[in-house]
Amino acid sequence: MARKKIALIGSGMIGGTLAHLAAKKEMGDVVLFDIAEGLPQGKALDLSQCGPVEGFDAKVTGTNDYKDIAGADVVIVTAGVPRKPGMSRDDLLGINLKVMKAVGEGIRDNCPDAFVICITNPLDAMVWALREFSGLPHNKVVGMAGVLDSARFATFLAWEFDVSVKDVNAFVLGGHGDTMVPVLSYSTINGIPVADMAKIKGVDEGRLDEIVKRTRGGGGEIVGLLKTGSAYYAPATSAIAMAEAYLGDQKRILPVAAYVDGKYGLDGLYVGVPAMIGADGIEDVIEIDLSDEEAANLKVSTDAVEELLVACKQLDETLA
Ligand code: A3D
Repeated sequence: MARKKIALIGSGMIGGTLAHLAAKKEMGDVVLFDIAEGLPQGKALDLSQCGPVEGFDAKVTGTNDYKDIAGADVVIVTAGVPRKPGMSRDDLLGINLKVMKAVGEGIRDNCPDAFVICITNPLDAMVWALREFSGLPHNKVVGMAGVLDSARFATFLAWEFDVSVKDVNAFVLGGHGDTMVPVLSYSTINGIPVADMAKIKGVDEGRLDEIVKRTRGGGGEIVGLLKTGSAYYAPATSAIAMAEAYLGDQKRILPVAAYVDGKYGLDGLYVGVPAMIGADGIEDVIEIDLSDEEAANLKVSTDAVEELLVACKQLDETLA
């Protein structure tokens, strides 16, 4: 059987980390693409030289030509610009929308059968635009945010309760912005609801609220510390988990920015929901019961995503 091909559009901080993880896990041969000349080639050469030490045979190549992504099985998109301190994700809209146009067309012309994972911010709007520009089916284009936001939530809960992160199952829904909805009612410590665990550990509600708040601002906290860009290790590893679910037909239920049409009262919107990833891409969107408060918070979040789409359509009339 031929090796799988993983194309990474954008070879910056997340792109390079993705390439390293994909090669090390032997998910397939890796093609790094970027508009910056020399950057993908240089990273590819450096990463290839990890092979003898780490023992992988995956080929890693770099290119500035979309033709080299032909036939890719998975495409992960990080092309664009990241946030700097003081910027919101939405501030990136204008510049990254133009990038999505070029990337979407490159995918459409070279690997229309790929499973495409978008990471570029503002995520929920960019994945929507990427789908529009590429013309791929909705089930084959998805955004990575919920896996990362849930991992941040899980990390903070594990630290608070002083338990292994392996036992924390935490859940974040909604848009990938300050309105995201960390859902405590579906978050457990190996099946024990967080609220029960909080009572056992003597953690009060105010402290849980602080953890929810820190999760919402989790990306900004890292931007503030790094000063020159945004998080890249955890975003990369989260997208790799989604790619593995697709390539291995794992039927994993992961919180991802999927196209929701009919469920959650939504009418054709990309937003963070639990969805099943298997060989057909997004095979199902799972509609869960939410408390009145959670449903209201989700509505605030989806409204914010809808507002961003209006701005997208104003910026690019081909989208309107
Ligand atoms: P960075 O290291 O700047 O890499 C971006 C790369 O994209 C650079 O190498 C650019 O040269 C390249 N690029 C720019 N325009 C194009 C183009 N038209 N075609 C191809 N390549 C291009 O950024 P990064 O890797 O740190 O972040 C990438 C994106 O991910 C940013 O938009 C971040 O905001 C976003 N991000 C999202 C999350 C989510 O959870 C959704 C988390 C962290 C970062």
